[in-house]
Amino acid sequence: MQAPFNHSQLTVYQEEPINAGTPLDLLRRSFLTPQNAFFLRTHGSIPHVDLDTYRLSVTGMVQNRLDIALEELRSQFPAHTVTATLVCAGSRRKELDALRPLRGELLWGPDPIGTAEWRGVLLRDVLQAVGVQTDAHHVAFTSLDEVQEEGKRIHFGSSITLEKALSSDALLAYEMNHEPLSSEHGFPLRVLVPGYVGVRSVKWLREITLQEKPSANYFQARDYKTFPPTVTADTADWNQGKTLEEIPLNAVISTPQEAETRQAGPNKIQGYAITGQGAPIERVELSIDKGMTWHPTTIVSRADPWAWCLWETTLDLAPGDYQLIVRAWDADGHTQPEDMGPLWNFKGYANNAWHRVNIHVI
Ligand SMILES: Nc1nc2c(c(=O)[nH]1)N[C@H]1C(S)=C(S)[C@@H](COP(=O)(O)O)O[C@H]1N2
Ligand SMILES: [Mo]
Repeated sequence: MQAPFNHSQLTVYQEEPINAGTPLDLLRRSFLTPQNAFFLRTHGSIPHVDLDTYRLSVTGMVQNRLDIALEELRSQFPAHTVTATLVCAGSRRKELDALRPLRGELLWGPDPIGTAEWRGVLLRDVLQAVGVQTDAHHVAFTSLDEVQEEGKRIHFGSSITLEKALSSDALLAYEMNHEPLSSEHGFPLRVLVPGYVGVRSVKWLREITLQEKPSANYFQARDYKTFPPTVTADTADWNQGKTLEEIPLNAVISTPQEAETRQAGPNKIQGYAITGQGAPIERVELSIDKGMTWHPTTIVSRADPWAWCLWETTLDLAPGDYQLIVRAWDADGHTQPEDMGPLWNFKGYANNAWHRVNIHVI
């Protein structure tokens, strides 16, 4: 049975196709995000799949093509569980739009993010079973959904390098937090690429194709790339864009929220931090003086290397107006950029500048 779905708790950015984020207080309530509270990013239709006829094909530059039903996939390959955070590359786009307007994009807050225990089979095991030819360098995924793009009906698709496919815990997932995937989250099977932005985790997976070059699908070739701030939609040469892969190091304040009024005295400040860049998060710190001095916070839960950290601290605040600023550091000594200006890109991706929340204390 497919899990029931009800998006009444979510912040709906668009009804058709459905796009919805998880309110920050709900997001921060638990380390694992319940499936019915998990954000939804869909570009087209939601396929309703019949397991009797469903087959996954693994094809292209392989030694032996495979066409396999879900039950066979489950019985022929060992199950593997990965705790990983999924985050959309458009997270925090609203702040970029406030700096310099974006055209025709969903203006997400820091809310298209969630963490789950994904269960499935390792992509690596399936690739080993079919035998990858030596000239194959990319693993392309094609979905069953239908998307309207540039006047054509296409299937959503994306790709990752063979190296990432073999080295990481990349999964073909059929369960999320011990429930079958719901229709909205990709039933019966989706890709889950830990550490990469959400777009590479293709839902309603129909075909895996081993090939020499990255996927030519619209969503790989002409979307989900970043450009310098000087480039616009009219001047972009998509071959020059930087393909979004690793989740950038980021930290967000979830409590309090923008424009909230708080009582003077000890105030609990909470949030999440995330990275997909290899080195774990080492510390998360807060400033209330524009970044001159920083207060440490405590990381209260984590599941390295693929999931977020939840952090919190208590600040003793006297009456007044404050701007809370958060930033994270990873174990390699990387931290986040202070300003959004150099990050601005016309599609509004990968905003990981210091997150700021203005509050009023009385
Ligand atoms: N087939 C298909 N897969 C997809 C998408 C889509 O629209 N169609 N959206 C992608 C994007 S951009 C993100 S962020 C994640 C969102 O996954 P979720 O809706 O399960 O949270 O799925 C990815 N996989
Ligand atoms: Mo996304």
